Amino acid sequence: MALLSRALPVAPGITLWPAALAPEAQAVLLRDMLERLEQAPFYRPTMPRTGKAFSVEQSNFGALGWISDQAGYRYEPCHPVTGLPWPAIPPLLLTLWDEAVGSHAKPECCLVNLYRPGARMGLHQDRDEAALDAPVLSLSLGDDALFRIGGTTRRGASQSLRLKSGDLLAFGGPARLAFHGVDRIISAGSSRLIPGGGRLNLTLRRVTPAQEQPGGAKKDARPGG
Ligand SMILES: O=C(O)CCC(=O)C(=O)O
Repeated sequence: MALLSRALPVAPGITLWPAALAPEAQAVLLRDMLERLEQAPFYRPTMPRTGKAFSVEQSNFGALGWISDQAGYRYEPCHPVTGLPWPAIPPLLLTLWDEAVGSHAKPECCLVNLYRPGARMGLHQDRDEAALDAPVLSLSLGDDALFRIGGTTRRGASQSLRLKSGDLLAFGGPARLAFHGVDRIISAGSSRLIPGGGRLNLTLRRVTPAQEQPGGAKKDARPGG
């Protein structure tokens, strides 16, 4: 697997690896994910307070899943509809994490966003994690997306990146709290990967702080980690 050979610096703390995952590897990952998603089907989250439904559907892999409902944004160990624990994170994603951000402890959450045509995600910060020292790593599969990322203030300058299937993006350090979102999906057949069309985004995050190891590596603080 030709992983992470071409890193493009986008801005301080933001790195893009175009075509990090070749089409065959994308198809293998998708098959693995679809099996796991049978245990954790997509559902449509709602906004805190207003209860308005998201335009994306979501699920999670990992010990902790990110959810949103009228009680707020938070991490939970179980699916809000089935009550079952989230399936484990696919090993290929853990390999990508190790290659891209290896010195950090493993991610505990892989949020899976499904964008059918017309879905989008407003500008926001990822700030529900106690481990803000670890970057966020995000893989795109399926149709192209116009992804927007700026600075740490909502109204500051931002740039638009066209993310394609197989692209990997990391933002951490000075960009860990960068505002970002998805303006739109280019759904005119930019990819045929996803059954039914659209885009999948896999966002890996470390949620709880890791223990510092001699030599600077970060180790999982959870039992068995
Ligand atoms: O779909 C994407 O590329 C971004 C997803 C995202 O920003 C999030 O889940 O917080």
